[in-house]
Amino acid sequence: MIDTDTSVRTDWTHTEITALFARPFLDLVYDAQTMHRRYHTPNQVQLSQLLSIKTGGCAEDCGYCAQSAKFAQDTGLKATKLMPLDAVLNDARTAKAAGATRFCMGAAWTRPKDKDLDQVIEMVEGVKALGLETCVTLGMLNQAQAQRLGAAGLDYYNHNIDTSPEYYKDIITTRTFDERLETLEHVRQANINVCCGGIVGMGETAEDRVGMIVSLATLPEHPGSVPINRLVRVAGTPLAHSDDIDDLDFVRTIAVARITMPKAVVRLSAGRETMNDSMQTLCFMAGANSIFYGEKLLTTPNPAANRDMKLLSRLGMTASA
Ligand code: SAM
Ligand code: DTB
Ligand code: SF4
Repeated sequence: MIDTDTSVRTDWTHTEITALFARPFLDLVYDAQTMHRRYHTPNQVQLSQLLSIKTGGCAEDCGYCAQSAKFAQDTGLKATKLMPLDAVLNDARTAKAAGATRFCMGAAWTRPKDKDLDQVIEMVEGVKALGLETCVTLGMLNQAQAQRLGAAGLDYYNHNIDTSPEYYKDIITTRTFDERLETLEHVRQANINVCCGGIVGMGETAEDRVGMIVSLATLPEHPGSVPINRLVRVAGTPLAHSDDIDDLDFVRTIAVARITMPKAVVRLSAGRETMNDSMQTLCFMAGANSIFYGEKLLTTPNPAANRDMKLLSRLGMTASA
């Protein structure tokens, strides 16, 4: 469908996005918050809870990831089999009771086998029946697999481009940037909402952050959900000692995502453990309106739910129903 709203553009250029990043900080954040209010309810944040349904032992070599079998000796993470349905549903019930509205299930696969997908589909159907939105991230999908997930009523599929096309090769060698775009296309064609973002703080340049946002904002349709992760440095991974991103540059990344993809829900994703309340507040000001909720991401810690609720209450913000 063609979007007739001229502020929703998929023809953003490097020059324009470089200029956005270079704006005075307060102007950028002001415009991001203004754009935010045009399309989203102010002072509201959506809560998604993650669960790793199959952990570790992954054949890919994503340099940031605790779950790659290539670094398992150094990360010490134990691989597990796919969780049974009832255990997943128990966790989903707990997440819902704590206030999450979306349950995101992640599996450390390059791509799911069809028999794995049968089980994931049962999980999607079970979680939906509890009244939660569903999201899964299972690696690459072919067209038929995406169609099956779509037919099962999956709400979102997460598949990140992670970084700029140029820097990507320094982070992952086992699959290409273009393969990621192919999966995203299969997901879009199956009428599943796309959740696609990236990671910053991986030693990338400012230019790479521009390239990452250009890639996201020029997809044929903007993702419905854009997670911006700040690298969680995991000991034993190749990126364990990479240069962190400056706090204000992180906030700028959120603001530029908000301005260039105005209708998307921008998620302040991994990395909140290293952010104090003021930093998270700046991210909300810059247009972030979703967080991962609950004390664990996939394999690494996340702020406790009561800390998040306290922050939202201090800010006069609410969780969306
Ligand atoms: N294996 C699937 C895949 O890579 O598509 C799904 C799971 S994978 C863990 C999902 C996403 O989490 C990655 O694409 C990456 O953007 C993010 N991620 C993984 N490890 C991270 C880390 N240490 N810090 C920040 N984000 C991370
Ligand atoms: C996303 O962009 N971030 C989430 C989710 N999508 C799957 C994952 C963050 C993982 C952080 C590292 C870990 O806990 O293993
Ligand atoms: Fe595997 Fe996904 Fe981790 Fe890459 S990010 S190593 S594909 S689990």
